[in-house]
Amino acid sequence: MGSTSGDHRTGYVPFPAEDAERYRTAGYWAGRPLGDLLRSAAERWGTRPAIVGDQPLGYAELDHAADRMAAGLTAQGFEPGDRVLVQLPNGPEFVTVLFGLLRAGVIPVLALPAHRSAEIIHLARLSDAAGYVIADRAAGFDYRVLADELLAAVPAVRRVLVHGDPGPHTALAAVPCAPDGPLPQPDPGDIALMLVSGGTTGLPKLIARTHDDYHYNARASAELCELTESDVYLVSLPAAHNFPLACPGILGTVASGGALAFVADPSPETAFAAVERHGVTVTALVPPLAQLWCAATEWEEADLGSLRLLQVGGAKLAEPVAREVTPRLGARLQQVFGMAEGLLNYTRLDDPDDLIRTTQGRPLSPADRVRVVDPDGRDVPPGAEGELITQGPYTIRGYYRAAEHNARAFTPDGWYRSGDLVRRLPSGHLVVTGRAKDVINRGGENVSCDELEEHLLALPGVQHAAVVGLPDDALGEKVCAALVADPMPTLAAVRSFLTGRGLAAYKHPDQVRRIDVLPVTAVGKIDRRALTAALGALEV
Ligand code: OOB
Repeated sequence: MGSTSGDHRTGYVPFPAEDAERYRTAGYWAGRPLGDLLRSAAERWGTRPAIVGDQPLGYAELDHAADRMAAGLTAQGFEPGDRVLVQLPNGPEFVTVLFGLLRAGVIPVLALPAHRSAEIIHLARLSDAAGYVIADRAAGFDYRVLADELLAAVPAVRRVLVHGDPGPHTALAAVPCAPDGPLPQPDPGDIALMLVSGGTTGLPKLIARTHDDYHYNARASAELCELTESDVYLVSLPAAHNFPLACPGILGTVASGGALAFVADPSPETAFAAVERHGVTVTALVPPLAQLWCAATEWEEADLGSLRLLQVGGAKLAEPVAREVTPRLGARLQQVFGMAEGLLNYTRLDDPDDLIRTTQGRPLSPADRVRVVDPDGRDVPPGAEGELITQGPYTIRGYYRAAEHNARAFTPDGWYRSGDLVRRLPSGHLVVTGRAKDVINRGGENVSCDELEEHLLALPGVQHAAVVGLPDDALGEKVCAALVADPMPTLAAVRSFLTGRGLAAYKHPDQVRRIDVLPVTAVGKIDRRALTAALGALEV
């Protein structure tokens, strides 16, 4: 299949040779293919559990299963360098498919279960996917229907592999076979896998991560979180997302010889039972889920005593929620400010409590370079707000096949413009103050959505708050606050509350709207773009 599906290196922006050399010499890049993480774990911890749950697997067994999957994928006609779109729900098969593809030298393109035909067709075209791996059904959705749409739109997709009932396609269970000869040895500097960008503007972009950079990402994250073979990591967020995949997530747990547990959905009802049953020690959540988990301790009875670390990231965690985590869930809180493009910031396990509650951490690697710049690209004074731009041993130098967009998203000398507004403290910790785009220009005055939301959350009765800008003839944009609240406060009550908190009047909402549930993105972050569209459409 490789000969017909295009060269995966076309459109990939490599690390400059001199930087690559530096990262290798300094030992950040280990020169090992990602599939070796599992091989080393099997050599060291062969009989220890790799996956717990209804289909438990030890490390030696998982290693063997990955080899057989790799051999089977090769027998199915996939060749090194081919891309295969993977859209699986959380479960052990995600791990065998991921390592099977990596070991066959095939590049997994990791779609999220929430993606639908618009995204899937786009991702298949953009990556020139030769195959598509799905589950038959998950969360009430039949992915075989999506596969039919994909095959009709993108004939280059040759084969669909299905976990469960395959219908007219190939059963994933029938793929593994005994290897006949050695597996290919990927070049560690080459693309290992592709992540999907989390951006909420336009169609998703592809983020190609190399064996070297992602191996380091997982290893260094595991070390920072002090993961060991006694840890049990619960995959609560969708496994295809960078956070549960490699921060330290699945790959970091494998690198440490710990065990993986999976839940199909992260609701407290399901996840708390899994924590108790498997003695889960670590998991990762987005802020709306962390808030829900805290609240659920009121009515869920499960024993969460094993949980030692709760990582929260993906969007700004409001301080009042941060304060609740340890008293409610018994776990230490770690804030994680990361991006699929690379840079990861973590609060450290031994940071003082106030830094853990009020900052989004500091860079993972001594080789991460972070600058905070003004709109002209000049460094702002220490402590001032500006846009975070970054470069480092695991941060991409360009999106895959996106030359035009790259010219805007990266500086000419290859720094990634995150679009995130931050302040840097003397300790190096970053406080995320908003998104460059999530600032409402209200008649020339800037209103930060994040800042206002944090104040609104403190209003009695308000469970969730999201602030968006809506078009306005006089002001250009007006401030609209959507609240999940009971009782719903009036606009006047909201304003007087904000006045009481000392918030400048120009930052007060022009409108408050009651909403039952806030729309969320594929990984569960509040989706301001969808909300803006919904509120705009409802306007009279
Ligand atoms: C993670 O990755 P993505 O690619 O889904 O989203 C990245 C963006 C960041 O640029 C930032 O805007 C926002 O999500 N973000 C945060 C945040 N963590 C991410 N904003 C405020 N506070 C935070 N703690 O979301 C991601 C990747 C790896 C680990 C954790 C999160």
